[in-house]
Amino acid sequence: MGNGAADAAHPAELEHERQARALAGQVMKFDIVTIFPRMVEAGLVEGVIGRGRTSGLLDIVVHDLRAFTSDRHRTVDDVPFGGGPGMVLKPEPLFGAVEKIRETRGTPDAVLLMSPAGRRFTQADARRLAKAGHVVVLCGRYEGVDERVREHLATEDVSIGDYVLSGGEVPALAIVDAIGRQVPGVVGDEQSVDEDSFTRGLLDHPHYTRPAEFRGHRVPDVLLSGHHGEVRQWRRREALRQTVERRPDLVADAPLDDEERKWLRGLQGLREQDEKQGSE
Ligand code: 9D3
Repeated sequence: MGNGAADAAHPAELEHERQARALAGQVMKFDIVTIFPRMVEAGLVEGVIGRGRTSGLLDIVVHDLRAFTSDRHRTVDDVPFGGGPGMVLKPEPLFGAVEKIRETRGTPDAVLLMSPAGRRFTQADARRLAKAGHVVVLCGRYEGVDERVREHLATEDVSIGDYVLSGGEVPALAIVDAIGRQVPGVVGDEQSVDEDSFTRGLLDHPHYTRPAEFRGHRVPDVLLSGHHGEVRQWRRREALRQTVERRPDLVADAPLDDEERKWLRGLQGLREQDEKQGSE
């Protein structure tokens, strides 16, 4: 896993660290409400988020929506008023779940409803919500969720992109991952969180590792040269090139310095030439 120190740490030491951070108020709480708790739990035991939990920096509880039903059949959905196909998640279990969370875990700073009709979730949202101490995530299923949940229970409704998924569970995992990794200490290397491509507003530069030649394809010489200044410059320029070629929409909002703006004019000139040649 590449983090020998954390893996080798004794549970007792970790508990000490967790208590210290809890006292300093740096533990972030998440509560996720779903009809597929095992599916969500399975996505939270591995990797960066799993380690954030065992180290005590992330306090995540997954709640089974059916636990907040009151009928014999544990019904969470019903037919839509007005008729039509599909089923709608009933309001009572979702309101009941958030009330229970309030009583046992405290009043959350945000209640996010996962919805294909929500505003697109961005890196700026991840950074904003990581500053909150407690976020509740509600997962929809079926054709939709009773509108009173969006109006009177959720504080915001969010989508992860324009494609149709079967429910809010995968979006919930994506969002908890994006927020959780912004919590100080969750990602071992703070620098890598700050230098994240979306934080800089550009895509990442290309990466290479050994061998220096693979099936006839060579690694760019500058990376083997040992000239750290030239390597840094190459990476900034290649990050800009990748962004112009693949995500030109990002370039407009990226904070560029004078040198990067000069490169950009050159790269955009090349793109216009490419486009002309493409249409010939
Ligand atoms: C028939 C019209 N569909 C709307 C596009 C209904 C519908 C599709 C998918 C209702 C619910 C769902 C389940 N998806 C989510 O709950 C969901 C989601 C998604 O599908 N894409 C991107 N982000 C999200 S967040 C929640």
